[in-house]
Amino acid sequence: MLDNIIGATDWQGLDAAHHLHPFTDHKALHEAGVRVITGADGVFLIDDKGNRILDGMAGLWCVSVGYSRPELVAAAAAQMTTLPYYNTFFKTTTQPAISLAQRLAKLAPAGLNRAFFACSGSEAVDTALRMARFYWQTMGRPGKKIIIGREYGYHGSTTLGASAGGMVDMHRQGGDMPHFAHILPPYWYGYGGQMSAAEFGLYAARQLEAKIIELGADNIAAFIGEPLQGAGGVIIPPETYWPEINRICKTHDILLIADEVICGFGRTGKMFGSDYFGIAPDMMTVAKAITSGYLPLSAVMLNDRIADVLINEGGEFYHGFTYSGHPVACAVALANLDIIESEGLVARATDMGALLRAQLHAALDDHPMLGEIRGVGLIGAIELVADKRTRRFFDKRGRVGMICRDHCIEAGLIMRAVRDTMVFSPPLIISEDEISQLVARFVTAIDRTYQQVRDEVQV
Ligand code: PXG
Repeated sequence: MLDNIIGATDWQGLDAAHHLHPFTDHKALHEAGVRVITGADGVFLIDDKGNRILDGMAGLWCVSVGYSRPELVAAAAAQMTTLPYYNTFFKTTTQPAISLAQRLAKLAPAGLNRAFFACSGSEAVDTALRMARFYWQTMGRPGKKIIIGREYGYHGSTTLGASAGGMVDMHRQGGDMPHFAHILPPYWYGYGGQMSAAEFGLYAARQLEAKIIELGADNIAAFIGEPLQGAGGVIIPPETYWPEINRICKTHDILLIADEVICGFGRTGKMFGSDYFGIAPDMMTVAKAITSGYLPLSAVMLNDRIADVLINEGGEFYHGFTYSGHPVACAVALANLDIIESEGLVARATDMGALLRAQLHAALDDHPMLGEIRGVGLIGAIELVADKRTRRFFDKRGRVGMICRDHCIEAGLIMRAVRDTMVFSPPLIISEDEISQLVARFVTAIDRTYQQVRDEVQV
């Protein structure tokens, strides 16, 4: 029945006529024709032509428990039947929202005991930034307004999120509010030069101290950073980085916000990226894998130091969303966390990630275009370079990555290209056999990419 409808309708034509997509050059998209996904199962997506594509990105870094989980469908249906919606404004609440807040407090690093709910990562970031400024205002220091982020950081698409992030193209399109500043990312492969990783980690962290001194701690509300930078190309900081950032924030009385939208709920092999890297955040934003993407939901977690001030001295905080603490989304989140815990998916991320990287190394270390394979847990990156000995990138950054991404799709694999860095973040339920399939498909794609651009590669 569904097949007939899909077959009979010009979905691509209708999409071109009426649908605007996120982060898309529409003219280019509709010349090429949009891909229509009609179903999914485990780690595979199914398109309208019946192709089974291995989803090496877990959707947009979110479908941790895999597609087609009946437990999540059942949780949504049960909650929709009892109470499909009520809000958490005006002295009311719902049981799923309470239970989820309690569950998050148990899972989060020590001291982060309170959750404020929103619907997307961007809204959570926006909320955290307003809270940081409101906190300082409540403390009698209203001048502390500046938020420091990092180049290649990604904190969402609201105007504040785009401003906190370090994507210059987003800044150019209206995402450049006042009171934001950016520092160098801890991108050792790209910027480390002759320094060891450990030296570079300290060097990159001390850029924060230099920026604080330049702008004045009295003007700065918070530093925001992803434990590892996902959309910026899975930039994994050296282990010296975060302890030094902790120290700098503490010394200069700057709040530390860990944006855990990608890292949260097991992706790094620990429940949170903050656990993995030893970050001591004042606030933490979470989204994506909180429901494995089955429904939109996010939260800001606050530590007691911030929450106590806001609660006891802040009065009313004029902020919130119609769907804050949506009962169906919270019920699905609880069922999703049950799966993550009962199936041991956090530990599984470590094991499967190690297997994936070992297979990638075995297959690709001698490849002329392979610069670096890096990863923690089940998230990682493969740098494609023009000269692997000197770490020289391709001249027109992003072109080779895009070629490789298209070859991946042709080979039945979804990977994302960030500049010429291929990134992966498959569902945490991926099996050993599926890891081998992922690697085999990627090797096909990188070989075809090499055939296409070999004149540009120094061997
Ligand atoms: N913070 C981080 C660290 C993110 O990765 C957001 C905030 C914003 O979340 P929402 O739910 O508002 O999208 C994100 C989202 C990509 C890609 O292609 C990455 C994200 C979203 C869409 C695409 O890498 N990250």
